[in-house]
Amino acid sequence: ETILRLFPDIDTTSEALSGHDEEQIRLMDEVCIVTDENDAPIGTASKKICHLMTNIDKGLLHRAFSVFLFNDKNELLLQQRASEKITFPDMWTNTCCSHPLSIPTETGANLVDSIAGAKRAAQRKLDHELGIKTEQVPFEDFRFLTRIHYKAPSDGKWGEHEIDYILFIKANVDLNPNENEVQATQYVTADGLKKLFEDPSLKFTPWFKLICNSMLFEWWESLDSGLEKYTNEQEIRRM
Ligand code: DMA
Ligand code: MN
Repeated sequence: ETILRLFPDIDTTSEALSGHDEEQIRLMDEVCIVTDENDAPIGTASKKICHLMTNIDKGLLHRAFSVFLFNDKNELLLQQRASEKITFPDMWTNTCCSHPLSIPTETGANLVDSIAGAKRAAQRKLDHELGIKTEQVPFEDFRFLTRIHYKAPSDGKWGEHEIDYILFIKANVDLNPNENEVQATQYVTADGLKKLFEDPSLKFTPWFKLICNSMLFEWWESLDSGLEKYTNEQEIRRM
């Protein structure tokens, strides 16, 4: 594997998974797209390899996406991650996050193709996590805003280090959450979300906090007019 040539001493063992939920362990075999700091694909590695903090500390970086879904009242759909999740369990976060996989429909070497891949991956995971049928989230309705490069530890053993494609979509959807992925959902207004942040009993994912503390509220205000000026950003934002 090329990734072992680039990162000869990464941890490819499985000990870290023991004791976790079987379905979530199975999903750790998904094949992610490993990139350089400019989001150029340089290889592939399992979701498990990509999320071990020891490997992240050696510079391993992968491609991801984050969906922000708004209803016709411009309320944002949040989810609370299931307790079964190996990374960031029980935390509240944006509508849906995951990884474009190393399959032809989701990989791209140039930005146009990789945006399309991220949108297809988003459709796949909105269905898998929230039971949202693809007809309710048409490909053409996703807006690509920008890419965010960030790193965040989860529990010491696990973490994230990603180039995260930010996707917005306005759609009224029917939910049928997968309990192995999502334990609760709610729609919030911008003010409602700011109130939630004041509740010390609620935990939020680090990437959601980063996006909220930087651009989210500005983007959200321009949902119905002027969002174009924030779309298709070519530069990667480093956070
Ligand atoms: C990974 O999300 C992607 C980001 C942007 C953090 P995740 O842990 O929810 O991925 P998955 O649903 O595939 O486990
Ligand atoms: Mn990831």
